[in-house]
This record gives sequence, C-alpha cells and structure tokens, in this order.
Amino acid sequence: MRLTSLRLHLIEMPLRSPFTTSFATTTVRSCYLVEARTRTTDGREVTGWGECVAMEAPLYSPEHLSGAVEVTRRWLAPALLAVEDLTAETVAWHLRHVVGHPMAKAALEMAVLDAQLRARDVSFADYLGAVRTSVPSGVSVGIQPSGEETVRVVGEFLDQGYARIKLKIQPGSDLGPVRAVREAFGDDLPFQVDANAAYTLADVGLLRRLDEFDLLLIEQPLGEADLRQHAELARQVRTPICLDESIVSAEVAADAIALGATSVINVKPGRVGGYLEARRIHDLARANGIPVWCGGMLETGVGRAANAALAALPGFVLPGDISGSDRFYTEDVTEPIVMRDGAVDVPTGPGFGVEVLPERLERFSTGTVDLPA
Ligand code: SMG
Ligand code: MG
Repeated sequence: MRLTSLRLHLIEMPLRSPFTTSFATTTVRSCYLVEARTRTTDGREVTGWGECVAMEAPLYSPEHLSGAVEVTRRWLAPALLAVEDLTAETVAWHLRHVVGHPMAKAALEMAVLDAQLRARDVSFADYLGAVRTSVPSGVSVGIQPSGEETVRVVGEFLDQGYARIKLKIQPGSDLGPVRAVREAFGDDLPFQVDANAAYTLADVGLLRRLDEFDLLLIEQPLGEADLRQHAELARQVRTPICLDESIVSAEVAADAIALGATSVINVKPGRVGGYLEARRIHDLARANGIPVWCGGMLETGVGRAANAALAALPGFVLPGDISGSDRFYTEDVTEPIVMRDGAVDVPTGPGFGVEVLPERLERFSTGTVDLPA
C-alpha cells in the first residue's frame, strides 16, 4: 500500500478522577490519534487509526507529547510518505534511522496496521494469532492520601468486578497502604504494586518488607537503566520483579532475562516501538518461560482495543492493565471498551475493531496537524 496522507488529532480527555503515580498526578489525558489515509495496490482508499501514548511531560519515559508531534512531523512522516510499497511490517524498518521515539513510531505503525488489516478484512486478533476471545481485566489504582482511602477505592473497583488490583507506591506510601489492602481484602486478592522507578538499591531493606504481603510482583522498583541493580535486588527479595520502563526493546528484554533482572514482563506496545515489537517480546519471554502481561497508558478506545487483542496471545498469563474505558473516562473517542465479570472482550471487527466517533473527536480536539502540510 501507499501512505497518502496523515492527520494527527491532538486531544485532551478529562479523567474522572486524578491519577497519582510516584512521578506525577494526571487529571487530563493529552495525546494524539493518527489518522492514516492509504491507497491499496488495487486502488482502494483505506483509513487506519493509531494512538500515541506519550505523556505530556517526559516523566514516565524520555518521550513527551509535543516532542512526538515534532519528530513525526519533521522526520517520521516524511520517511513513510516517501515509501512506495509500505506495509505495517516494514514501518519500523523505514524509521530505524531515527534514534529513539518509540511511542511516536508505534503510533504510526498502528495506523498503517489498522488500515492494512481493514483492507484485508482481518481482525488484529486473528492477525496476531490470538487464542482467547476475552482477557482478564486488571485495574491500576493511583496513590491515595491514606490507607483508609486506598481501601475505599480498591473496594469500589473490586465491587465492579476487576480481576486484579495494582497499587501505585512511592517512598512514604508503600508498606502502609499495602498492608491496609491485604488486611481489608485478604490473601487471595490478586494484588501487585508499581513504583515507577521511585526507589534505589539502598531501599532494599524496605522493599524486602513487602515480601510478607505475597504480592504477585513489584513493578519497576528502580531506575529505567538499572538492569544490573534490578538483578541484584531480585536476589535479595522474594517478591517477583517485573520490569516496565526498563524494557524498551526485545534486545533489552533478552538482556534483562539473561541477567535475572526480571521474572515477569509488562509489555507496553508504545514503550517498545509498536505492537510488532511487543509480539516479539511476548515470543522471547514465552520461549524463556517468563510470564508477560499487557500494560496500559490510559489509552483511548483505540489503544485499549488493540491491547485487548495483544493480551489474547498465549504468553499473556497474568491480568493486564486493560480496564474498561469508564475506569478513566466518562466518554471515550470510540464506543466504550467494557469490563464485564472481570474481563474485556477481544474485538472481532476488521483492524482494531473500533470506530473513532467524529463528534467525540471534535469535542476533545485541541488541534490537528496535516502531513504533508
Ligand atoms: O492505562 O490503566 C492504565 C494505566 C496503567 O498504571 C498504569 N500505567 O507505569 O504502568 C505504569 C503506568 C504508566 C502511566 S502513569 C500516568
Ligand atoms: Mg508501570
């Protein structure tokens, strides 16, 4: 196919309630959707949609929203628009000369992939080789002001039926809220924590005290670049270490596994440059006996639908951060993704299987960027 034009739709979606991690409090999700117009080799015009998960500020990873728009406008889009015979499988190859910017690249690959699959009338799940028709739905709970408030918020999500709780932690808000949740909901609750790199190896004493709570895992306790230190930490604690921020490619995943730095992997397509690299990490982890689960980046319905299909691959053996749209948003840009009985259905329609609603897009829009200009 040929990529004929791109439109980046910048949007701001208000969160139903603030979401606090060790690095920031988010009240509005600012991101952009990519609308890719393509022409198939047999002359049909097909549109595909992607989503860029970069956050507004470079606090989770080095990328940020305006940088992603800029690198797309100046370098990534021109490179793809110049390719005569483009496929989703070659997008990353055509962009390999640009260093970094995996989230900006992933958004483009997504949009081309959605168009390609729609042109062939194939669902993303079938394309990947999904083995499930629904996936267990976990929820990520932000840092709360107190243990009591944490218990109240977790209780609400459990009442809704979520299959697993992940609690954000940071120094000063770790052992207390974790203990409160365990005491309130018992030892059988599937429960894990995410530090978003807020600790150092000097905190090993404290991190070891988490062992008594039998957590499924602790996600990214140390810094993004600290593979060796995570391996050292893993030798000193019983709770399984799961890397998120550190796993930026299949190569790094291979190193982290070999070093013993991670015994579970959070797979996030944006963080690793796209869904095709995400699948490679799934395959690599599975071949090494490492369980994976699908992370979340407060996606709109577009990314949420795609994540549900990815999580239907056989190596995704733990519930992911794939909640219903209403976990964060009163209204989504697509028909809502629904969590029912602790699970989310894997979309079956062509491409990612969801439609962007023009009226919603307009409501949340803060601008568009047309490429070529
Ligand atoms: O989409 O449910 C979601 C959010 C899941 O906690 C989540 N994501 O480190 O795993 C993580 C964070 C990154 C985004 S925090 C604003
Ligand atoms: Mg994380």
